[in-house]
Amino acid sequence: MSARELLKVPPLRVERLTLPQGLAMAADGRSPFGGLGYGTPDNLAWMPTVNAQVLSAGGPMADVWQASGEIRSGTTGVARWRTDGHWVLGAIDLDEAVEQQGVAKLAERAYADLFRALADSGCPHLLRIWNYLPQINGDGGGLERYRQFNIGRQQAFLDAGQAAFDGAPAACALGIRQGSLCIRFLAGQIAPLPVENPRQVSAYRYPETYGPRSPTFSRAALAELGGGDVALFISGTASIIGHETVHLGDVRAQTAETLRNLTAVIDTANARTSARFALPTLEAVVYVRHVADAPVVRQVLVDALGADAPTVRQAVYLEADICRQDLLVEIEAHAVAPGALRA
Ligand code: 3EB
Repeated sequence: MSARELLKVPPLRVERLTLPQGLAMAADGRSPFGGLGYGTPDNLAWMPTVNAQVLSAGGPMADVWQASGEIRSGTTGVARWRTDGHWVLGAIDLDEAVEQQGVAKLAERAYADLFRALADSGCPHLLRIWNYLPQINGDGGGLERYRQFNIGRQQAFLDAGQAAFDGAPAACALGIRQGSLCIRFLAGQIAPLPVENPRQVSAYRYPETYGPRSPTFSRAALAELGGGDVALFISGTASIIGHETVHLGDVRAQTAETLRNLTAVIDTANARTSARFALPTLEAVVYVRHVADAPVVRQVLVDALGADAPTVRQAVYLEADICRQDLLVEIEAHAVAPGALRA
């Protein structure tokens, strides 16, 4: 029997809410397990926020997670976390000005604490990580800050004995203007099923032209969420074919290519589960480098999926730098559907 069959998975649920809906839920005493806020206030312990401008009409939004059991919270070094005993949601906000040791060391320190937090919470398997690095394309002492970040991140994975190549979690890495290095993470007691994109070289196998150490993430991750549902976490996806950026300077074509990559990831994921995922029914976050591009990106989505598609209606648009200078747009998403993983 597989670990999945032996362990009864307590249900985890996620809902995309407006900020008032999210706050009402907390006020109800429904005690959310945790939330990921977009443009939300920075003083809610259960809902760490992303310090980026929200460009979509709905204003501040939050992905709010509900667990079924009693919640225990803890702090491990710079990592704050909450667990129901099976799932853990955590956040790190690490102020560079305080650390003053360079971005590689900063990332290594953050991730070392993240992995200690997983051990402390008893949930060792990472499913999804969200990374936000101030000035991601800035110079980090002869090497771009994102490339520095990749050095420290991969080193911490290796030091912790975590899968740094095949089996790495789904992730995104975006640039914010200022503030701390922000990392949010979701982990559980069962390793997810990693999914790659046949149109792209695995990011953890990118050649050295993109930096001395590869980025550490899988294109997507599938996990049983309990209660007969499967979650698909799709990493930040962009206009990359093989390992190369395509459609330089053309945000419309980059968005269309990104949709083709999302489709390829979804098709690959669907082959591994009885759950059915589809491009029009995702909860997406769309990151645009230039605010003025947001309506263009949205129009490409409308033309491809229709204005009424949930992916179009529920998408949150954020102003952020993408980790490659030549990328203008990146889309990440998750979805939940009934089914099971294939053995
Ligand atoms: C790419 O495909 C675009 O460094 O964690 C996407 C998702 C990207 C995650 C990361 C980077 C990361 O390479 C960039």
